[in-house]
Amino acid sequence: MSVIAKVTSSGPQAPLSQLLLAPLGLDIWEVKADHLVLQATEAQAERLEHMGYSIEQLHETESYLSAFATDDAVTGYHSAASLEADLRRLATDNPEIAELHEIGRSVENRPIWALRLGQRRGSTLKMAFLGCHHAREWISVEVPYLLAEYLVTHAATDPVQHWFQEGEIWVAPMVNPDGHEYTRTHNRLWRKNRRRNPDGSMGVDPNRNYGYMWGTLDVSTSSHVPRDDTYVGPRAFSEPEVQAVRNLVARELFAGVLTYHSYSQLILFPWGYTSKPIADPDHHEMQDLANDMQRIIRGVHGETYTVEQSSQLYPTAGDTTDWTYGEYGIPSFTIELRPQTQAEGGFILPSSQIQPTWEENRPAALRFISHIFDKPADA
Ligand code: 0X9
Ligand code: ZN
Repeated sequence: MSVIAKVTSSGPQAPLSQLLLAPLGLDIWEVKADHLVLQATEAQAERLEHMGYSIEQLHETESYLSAFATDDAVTGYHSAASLEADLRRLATDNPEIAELHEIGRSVENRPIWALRLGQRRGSTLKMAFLGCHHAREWISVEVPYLLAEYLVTHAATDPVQHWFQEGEIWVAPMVNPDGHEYTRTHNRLWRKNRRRNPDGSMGVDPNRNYGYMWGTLDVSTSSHVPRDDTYVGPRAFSEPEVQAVRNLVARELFAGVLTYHSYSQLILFPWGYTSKPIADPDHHEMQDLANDMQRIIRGVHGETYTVEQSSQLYPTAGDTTDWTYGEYGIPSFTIELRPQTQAEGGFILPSSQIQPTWEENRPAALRFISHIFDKPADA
């Protein structure tokens, strides 16, 4: 049986930072200054107590699921099939500016879709928005999807009209369709893809499988143990879902990438694999832009999205933005969407929250596009 627990440090022998660095196979949901929220087996929870941590059980996982994973919480979210239908409709109804691309196939052979938006005038100015590397993070499908829909419906007015003349915006709202489907049919809290591992366990974490500094850490949040939730995979780019993104990025040579996740309300920029900061002027550029996005988001509904370097949340090797920045040097962000805490639903965000989450993220996404597209020619 597994539990969702709040972990605090009861003394200097057991600092929380040390827990993040231990290879304990924990599914860490939330990292705050004075506590962690995680999902653990009862054996793991006991082990943590023995290590000197204080454990407060918030829920048995089953009771959390019955409280939050209601029928109502499914309505309003896409499935892989309904996403495909909606993306297809956007492309069919707007052929001069929208084109649907199958960028690859998942382990279980589901298509992975990206919508190319823009007039295709041979411009090399392109950027990408990604969603749903992690299966249970349903809101991370909806925000990029709604962004695509917004851009299509505003294509005839500036600034979108101008952007579509200047370049292309690619949106791939569901990188991990197998995992997403599995969360709908079997386990709402599944995170990884649906690769069968040699030891019989299932799944590789797509957000640990990218090829920049891949595999260089061995911690709970970036694990070499196949059954763990953050399993990095047998080698960099071993997973077809991650190959699909790699091939798209390598072909289109985007000038910026934003990948949506949930939850915690964070705006993260590289590095994730080290606490070392990226070099200036890139550090300044990304931090300033992240701060702008934070201010813009707060201006909509008053929500705070904390800006930090990814590794300040916890260390990971092989995440998307370390690769897009490390390999291509482009501004790269991870936005962790609503909610702020597990008490507000955590990964199971009520569908009434889709609209406000989108409303606050819309101007932040537009700010990022503007930063890339409206740069002075000599900048
Ligand atoms: O762990 C992840 O992949 C992301 N968080 S999530 O809760 N959506 O799984 C964060 C990725 C950012 N990178 C680092 N924190 N290093
Ligand atoms: Zn995620």
